[in-house]
Amino acid sequence: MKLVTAIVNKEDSKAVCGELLRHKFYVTRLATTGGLLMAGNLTLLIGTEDDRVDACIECIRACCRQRTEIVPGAATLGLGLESAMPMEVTVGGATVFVTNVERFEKL
Ligand code: 2BA
Repeated sequence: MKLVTAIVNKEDSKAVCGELLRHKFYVTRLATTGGLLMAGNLTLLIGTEDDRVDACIECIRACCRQRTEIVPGAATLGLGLESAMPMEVTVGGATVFVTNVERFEKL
């Protein structure tokens, strides 16, 4: 068994969850915040059989697109970085981690 952890843009989250549910995946949604942009994103936890991991990733890929976002100046974030100028960063489609599940039980 594997745990797929996917960080997705809020705007894609409804479509991704719909697609995963349509393909009979179990999904848990966590409201999270990106460390750099400090913007809300969504982290999905999907526990699934090893042979369904690729199908799971395809569902996510199908619904997540890249976006360009502006990072406010470092001064605004209070990071003490050199540049105070806003920067453009490319965000997404999705950031996906796949980890082994040592033990899985529903009690
Ligand atoms: P944020 O931390 O808000 O990052 C937004 C975007 O800023 C990132 O998009 C990336 O383009 C850039 N960025 C952030 N930290 C960076 C760094 N240390 N070096 C270079 N560029 C950086 P994505 O890579 O698509 O990530 C979107 C969101 O996914 C991130 O939001 C964060 O919440 C999460 N994420 C991405 N990679 C991660 C990782 N290795 N570990 C944990 N969370 C991650």
